[in-house]
Parts: sequence; C-alpha cells; structure tokens
Amino acid sequence: MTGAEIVVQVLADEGTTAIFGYSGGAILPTYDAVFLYNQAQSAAGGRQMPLIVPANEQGAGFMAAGYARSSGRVGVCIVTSGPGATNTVTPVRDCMADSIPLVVVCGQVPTAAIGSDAFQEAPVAALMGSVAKHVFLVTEATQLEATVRTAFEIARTGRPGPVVIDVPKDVQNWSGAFAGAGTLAIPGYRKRLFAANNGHIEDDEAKQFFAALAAAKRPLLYAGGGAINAGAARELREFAAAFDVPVVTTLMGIGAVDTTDRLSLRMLGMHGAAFANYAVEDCDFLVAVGARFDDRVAGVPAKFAPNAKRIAHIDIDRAEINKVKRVHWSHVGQLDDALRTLTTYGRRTDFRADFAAWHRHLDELRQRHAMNYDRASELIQPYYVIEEINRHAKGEAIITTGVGQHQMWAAQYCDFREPRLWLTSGSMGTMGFGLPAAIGAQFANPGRTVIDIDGDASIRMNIGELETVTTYDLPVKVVVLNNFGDGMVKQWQKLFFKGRLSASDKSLHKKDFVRAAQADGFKFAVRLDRKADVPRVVEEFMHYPGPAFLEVIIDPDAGVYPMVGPGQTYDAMITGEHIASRTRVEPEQPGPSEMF
Ligand SMILES: Cc1ncc(C[n+]2csc(CCOP(=O)(O)OP(=O)(O)O)c2C)c(N)n1
Ligand SMILES: [Mg+2]
Repeated sequence: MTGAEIVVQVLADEGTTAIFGYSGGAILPTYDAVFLYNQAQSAAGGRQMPLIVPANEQGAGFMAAGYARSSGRVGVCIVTSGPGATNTVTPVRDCMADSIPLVVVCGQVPTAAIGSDAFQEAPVAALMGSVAKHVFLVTEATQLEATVRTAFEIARTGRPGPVVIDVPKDVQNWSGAFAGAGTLAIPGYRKRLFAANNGHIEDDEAKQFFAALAAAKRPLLYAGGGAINAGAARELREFAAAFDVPVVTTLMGIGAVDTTDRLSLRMLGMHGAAFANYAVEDCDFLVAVGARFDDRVAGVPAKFAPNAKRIAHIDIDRAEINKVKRVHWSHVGQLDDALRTLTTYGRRTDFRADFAAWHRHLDELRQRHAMNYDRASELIQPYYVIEEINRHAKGEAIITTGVGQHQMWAAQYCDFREPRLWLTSGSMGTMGFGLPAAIGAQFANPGRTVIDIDGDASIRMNIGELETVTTYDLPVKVVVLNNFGDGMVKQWQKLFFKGRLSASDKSLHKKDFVRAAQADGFKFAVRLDRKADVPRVVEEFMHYPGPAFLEVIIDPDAGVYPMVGPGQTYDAMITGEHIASRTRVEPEQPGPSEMF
C-alpha cells in the first residue's frame, strides 16, 4: 500500500465514520486514497468514510471537534500543509484546552524540502507542538502506520486531547507493506497511563472519604467536563443519588447530571446560577470530579468554597491535583471506576447520613434566587427565546454555541438530560465554534435535533459554513440572537470601562442575515422581531425538517446575570435587577489584580 492508503486504512480501522477536511497540494495523495477507499467500499457494500468539506480548515477542525464531543469518538481532520495547517491551529488548541480527542493529519512538503521555505511550508511541529497533546512529524515512511495508530491511542486515552500527524508528501507516496497492527513504543506515556488506569481507590482511602462525608452536613459535588469526557456521567448520577449529594457543574460539565433532576443545582461560576454559587458558599464538603478550579469558577482560589472544611478531588490528570486549590483527599484515576468504587464501598458499609436540612436550605435558595428576567419588556428578551426553544427541545437536543452572552444564556436556560448534548468552547472561548461544531455533531448523530444558538458576531467568524449545512442538506437549526454587537464585550465595557463601547457596537453594520442564509440555500430563513410572534415562530423553526435559520432581534441591552466579576469572590456576585441577591452588591471597578 502507499503511505496515503495506509493512513486511510488505519482511520477506518479506528472506527472513523466521517472525515472533515480541505485538500491541497501536499495532501493530494491522501485525498486520492480516501476517494479510492470509498469507491472500493461502495462497490463492496461496505461502510464509507465521507469526506466533509468546510469553507475553511478552522471549520473542519471544529466539525471534527463537534463530532468528538457529541459522540465520545475521536474526531478526524485532514488538511494540507502551510495555510491548511495554520488554519487548524485554533481548533487544535481549543480541543487541547477542553480535553477533546482529535487526530489531525496535515500534509507537509516533501522531506527533502523541509526547512527550505518551500511553497506552502509551515513549521507544523513547532506551531502545533505548543498547543497539541502530541505532534508527530513522520520522516520514516516505515513508521507511518504505527504512528497513525498511536496518534489515536494518545488522543483518546488518559486526559483526551488533540494529536497532530505531519506527513510529508513523499511519505504519503511511499509504498510498503501494511502490517495491520502495531504501535510506536511510547513507554513513558503508557507507564503513566497504566498507573492512572490501575489506581483503584483502596478500602482505607474510601474509608477516609466516607469519614469526611459523615462529618459533613452540607456536601456538594462539583463536576467538570472530565466527568463527561470520562464517560462517568452514569456513575456520577448513581453516586449522587445513593448518598443524596447535590451537584453543581461547570460550563463544561453541563449534562453530567440531568439538569432537571432534583439533585442538580445547575452551573456554578462567573455566570452560574445564584443558588448554585450560594450552595458553593455554604457547603462544608466539596467533592470535585473531573473539574480543575479554573478562574471562571474559582476567581479567588483562597476564597473559593470558604466554608468547606474539606475538599476532595478526583481526576485523571495528576497535574490538576493541588494545582489551584489545596485539597484534603484526592484520587488520580478513571472517574467512572473511582465513583463506582466509592458507591460500592458506601453501600457495602451501609453508609447513611441525613442531609435533609441541607436540601431544605437548597430548595429555599433555588426558590428565592431563581433565574429571572424582565418578563414585561416590550423587547424580545433572549432568555424568553431560549425558554421557548427549550420547551420544544425538552433537554434532548444537541446544542452548540458561539462565545458571548448567548452562550451563557443557553447554558443557564437550556435543559440537558444527558451528557454530550451541550457543546461549547469552554476554556478557549472561541467565537465561531457553534456552526461548524453543530455540523460535526449532526454527522455523528444523524437522528438528533442539533441547534446552534449563536451570536451575531460569533457566527460571522465562520459564516462560510452556512453553505456547508445546505450542501450536505443537514437538518441543523441555527438561531442567531442578534443584539447588534459583541454583547459580552459591551457588558464588560459597561461594568468596567464606564460604558465606552470601543469597537463592540455593530448597529451600523449592513449584514442581512436572513438573506445571507437564503443565498446559502436555506429554505427556512426567518427574522423574528415581534415578541408576540416568539412562540409561533420558534415552534415552526423547531419543527422544520431541513436546514433552518432563525434570526431573533433581541434587546441589545440584555445582560448576563448573575455575574461574579473577574478576580472577585462569590459574595460579590452581581445578580442584576431580576434575581434576588443575598448581599446586594454594586459592580466595582476591577483592581490591579484583575486578570483581563
Ligand atoms: C475568536 C475570538 N475573538 C474574540 C473573542 C472575545 N469575545 C468574547 S465574547 C465576544 C463578543 C461575542 O459577540 P456575539 O457573538 O454577538 O455574542 P453576544 O455576546 O452578543 O451574545 C468577543 C469579541 C473571542 N471569544 N473569540
Ligand atoms: Mg451579539
């Protein structure tokens, strides 16, 4: 087989069902091999790997990420050298920061030309090396097969992440035997992995954990994206239910527990629910599961969960333990195994504690500090639109977002009954994520409703992918909450820069989103600008069977509340006019220690 054919065969062997990418000179042999593979599969009635072509390689990377996030499988992206590879840097960093498994195959100029500033050459290993979980530059064609297989192993094991394989054109054109098995020797990585995978919680450790739980009156689980990435949502739910422990999740952890469950306190952090943040303030035992105390959650680590006498932390990545916050009990290992072991131990030792008073307190917090907004406003409030979408989606749709206020409103007002339904760029916060991620998620989940809840500025970043939706006739639903600008930036400018809206207002922009969608082939493309029409139009949109585009003209001054300002503590949370606060706080000018 040629090197290119070997690459394609290993992709198929690893279970790839769709490839996302854009062709070009240095990757032509591999694109040809995909064509030939699919032709042969078609003739033999086998499974093909459709090659989905975006408008821009950044789109391909986010499609592969949407595919991976929604399915738990490794996303695959194939791009050409130089600009193809550099356009892919952002999604690779985005996947690294959110621990998403991705394999990117980049064409590279022929080995002999590397370093000569050849046409479409870029130092991929150097560029990607600083943002990916691992990078391979294949200079030995005989190593290609094992390298591709090893890339999948590294992407999906341990703390998942993106792996980039840079394949010079001569390596793709090389011919040799296909072994059908074999990986590279990566002893250090496998040793660490083995230790993590086999690090079971022993009885004496479980005993200590339950001693802490027994001593607690107000325990709280704090679940992050790791709980979802590890496939540990079921074990988390079982643990919470077995011992009656409520759960807050991070932005990335949304869906780890059913948001409609009585134990769910929804999202904590900068834009978390007020009752979730008050629960964090009030808890006396915090159990972090696959979460990392990042600055959007623990802006002031020393004052995060100030009443927690004990903190426990379970994670697959040893580097996260005691990184931000000192903990009293920790375990490094597979989250599903760890939670299962704890649940079994607790049941076996007949652990019982009475947290009824804590639950009464939380019920009160939930009621008194419920999410709310200006329901009487004449203008369309974004929360109202999302509530209406949610009524139809019923917590079962896949929802993707851009980055900004709309992202936080969706996180706050949508329900998620299952993990892997909420796809958002959490750590990097990359505008332009929503539309391509929705496309990738739809390919991985053909039967599901997929909705991109986007912002007018975010969608502009990858608006070329509107055409990709109709090219592949995907029933993706796109909602643009149009507040004529960078709403989140404006919110910060109002709070921290005396309302000087430097470069964030788009009210003079000329774009007609509906006509843009129509031009890209959307048959359903509607602008919604009257409050009275919201229920009817949202219903039509939600029931439309094909690609559907909805622009909603929302109140341009709608804010995201609650808000814990950057570098602020939870007791300084601003709840706005419509959510009750425990301690009414006026926004402050940020101090010098402010992070942004
Ligand atoms: C690629 C990128 N550039 C800049 C930013 C900084 N940023 C964060 S939110 C935001 C505004 C987003 O506006 P829009 O998509 O309309 O969402 P809204 O806040 O209005 O709902 C900006 C510029 C970013 N997150 N990503
Ligand atoms: Mg906007």
